[in-house]
Amino acid sequence: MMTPMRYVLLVLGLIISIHYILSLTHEEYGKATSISNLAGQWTGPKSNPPYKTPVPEEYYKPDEHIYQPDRKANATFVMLVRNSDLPGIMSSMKQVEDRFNRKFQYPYVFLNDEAFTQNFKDNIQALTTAQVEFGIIPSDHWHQPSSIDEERASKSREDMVRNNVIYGGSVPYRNMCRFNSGFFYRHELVQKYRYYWRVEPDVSFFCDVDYDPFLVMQDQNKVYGFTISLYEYQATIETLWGHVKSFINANPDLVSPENAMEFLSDDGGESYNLCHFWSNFEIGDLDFWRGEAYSKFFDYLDEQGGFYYERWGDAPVHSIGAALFAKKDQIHFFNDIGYRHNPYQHCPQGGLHQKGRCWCDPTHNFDYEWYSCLNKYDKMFS
Ligand SMILES: Nc1nc2c(ncn2[C@@H]2O[C@H](COP(=O)(O)OP(=O)(O)O)[C@@H](O)[C@H]2O)c(=O)[nH]1
Ligand SMILES: *[C@@H]1O[C@H](CO)[C@@H](O)[C@H](O)[C@H]1NC(C)=O
Ligand SMILES: [Mg+2]
Repeated sequence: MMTPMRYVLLVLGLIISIHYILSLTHEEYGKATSISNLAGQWTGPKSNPPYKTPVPEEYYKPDEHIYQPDRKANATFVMLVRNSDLPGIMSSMKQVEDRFNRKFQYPYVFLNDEAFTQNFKDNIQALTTAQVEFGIIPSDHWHQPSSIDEERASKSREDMVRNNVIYGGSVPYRNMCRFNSGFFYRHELVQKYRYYWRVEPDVSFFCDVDYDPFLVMQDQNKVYGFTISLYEYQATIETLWGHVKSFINANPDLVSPENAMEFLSDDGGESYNLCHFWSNFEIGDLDFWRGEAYSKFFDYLDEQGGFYYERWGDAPVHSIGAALFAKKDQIHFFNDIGYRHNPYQHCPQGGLHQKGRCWCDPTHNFDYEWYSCLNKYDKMFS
């Protein structure tokens, strides 16, 4: 029980201590920020504060571990981004530089459907000593073709929005998927290269890549490299497999005899199991996409209009193309490249983790999660 007297004392005590604390902090605050106080203490040159004097050159260490490659591939990074993606792509690119390209000095090609701002270019160029080029995508490589029935396309977008299909209502996303499926490798800035490494905004590279993956592609005659594979949303590709089967039937000689159909289908090609390589990371052979088989395949799919009437992704289109027209051993799993694109990550296991000095948590690894298709890839080689 609290007597009235004790109550009064308690309240009085509280008031006094709050007042004391307030007066203290108020006084300290005043002292610390008063310009007249600070000005009195400042003795340095007013026009040149000490931090403006640079650290002398002799304190800097050269990049002595930079390896001078005696051999380089004909290769580039390709980043398709908007001006608004600047912070995310700087984050990705800084990691590419630190983990790999500081040593290997491969060039970059930045592509956009509109002009990059000077601010964008300046910030990107500051991250590397390698060559950087900025390009604009030709309008007809990006926008919905006039052959598409807009009424049918917009009705399908509305249906997808109603069914909560991710990016279901977006036309720019569809433009992006079609561009990545069939046009990026024809862009004039990309045309002069044989191999590419696709990098998206806001991804993570967990490990040092101390070897040249482009030379691995070239020397081992690989055409497509991935780090994560998974199942596609059926709702985005309802009719895709039917068209794939028609194309195969019409062009049996374009299909590779040692193809990776087992990765795509659990019933010998009758139905698509939805497995695909996640295309936000790709290291690939541009000449493979430019070749007869994939070119005809893309043109055929494009004629069907599914990039707009549905929402076909570049990931299943690339994956199906690579799996059908290449040999299965030309599709390479970059097991030692630790990589994350939300919400999944591949974290190298065991010795690879140590060898690459990876900083991801090895127990946080998508490889054999239920939604991963890596087991189907493995099965092709067992
Ligand atoms: N220039 C441009 N790039 C885009 C556009 N939409 C997407 N992208 C790029 O295409 C890639 C995939 O887009 P993102 O938003 O990451 O899709 P998600 O990874 O499927 O969620 C990224 O590199 C984006 O920066 C667009 O309208 N214009
Ligand atoms: C690089 O590859 C492209 C595509 O194959 C080719 O056109 C170009 O001539 C090559 N460049 C060099 C220097 O070999
Ligand atoms: Mg992305």
